[in-house]
Amino acid sequence: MKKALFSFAAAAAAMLVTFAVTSTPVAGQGGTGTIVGHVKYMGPTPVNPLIRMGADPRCNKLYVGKRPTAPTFIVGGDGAFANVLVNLDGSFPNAPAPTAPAVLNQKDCQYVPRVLGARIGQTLQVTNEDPTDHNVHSLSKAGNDFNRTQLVNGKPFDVTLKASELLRITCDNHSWMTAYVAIMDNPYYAVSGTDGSFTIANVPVGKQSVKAWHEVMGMQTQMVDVQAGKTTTVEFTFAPTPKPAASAPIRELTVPSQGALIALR
Ligand SMILES: [Cu+2]
Repeated sequence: MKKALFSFAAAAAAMLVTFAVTSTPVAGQGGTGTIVGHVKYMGPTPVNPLIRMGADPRCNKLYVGKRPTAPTFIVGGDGAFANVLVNLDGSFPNAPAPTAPAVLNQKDCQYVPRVLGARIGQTLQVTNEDPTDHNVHSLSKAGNDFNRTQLVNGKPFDVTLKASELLRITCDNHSWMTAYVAIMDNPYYAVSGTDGSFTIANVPVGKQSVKAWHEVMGMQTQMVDVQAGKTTTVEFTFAPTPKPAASAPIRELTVPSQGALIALR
């Protein structure tokens, strides 16, 4: 699990860099259009790591007879790839943040949703439906720090999101709990659903750079041409990188002339 967490952190760091260095001005004149897209995973679905809930008997009780796994790869039968964050890269006119909060729930000792988009200035509301205590801990590099215990039946708490970053949130009580909150400086983002689809509406016309990010599979970018009053479609396909052929050294088998021992050297 530790190894997997490191790769999550690396992917998050990569996203941070992208936020910082790839913003380019985009003309926003002449109306808006809609981007409708679909995200697909090609190849055998990776096996999600098993979660050992026994560390908290109250979590464990929720999974009697089940084998809970981390919801890292949510892939439908047709390859529909969920929990992929999609956003436009560029500079856009200021738009007010939604007054409704972005809600991060804790249910069945997991964060729900796993990946969430929000705006600078928006409230992140954290709720707890579980029969156990959580400790919600943001690993911020941009000033969105918080670290709060939330007891059983605890009231929701609110945090105002201050700066743009891909914020990873963990739980100090349950090492397997992870959520990603992408805090945006514009309203042009979405997260793919279980059918792999997403929609970004009211997009300024012109060439737009669309980024799609998955916590393990990383980032892809495509350019699309948005036209006034029209819908532009885009498809992202993620696939595992083929691994080079195994190059393990060939070892010699020695069969003793007597006895049944076989030694490797
Ligand atoms: Cu927890």
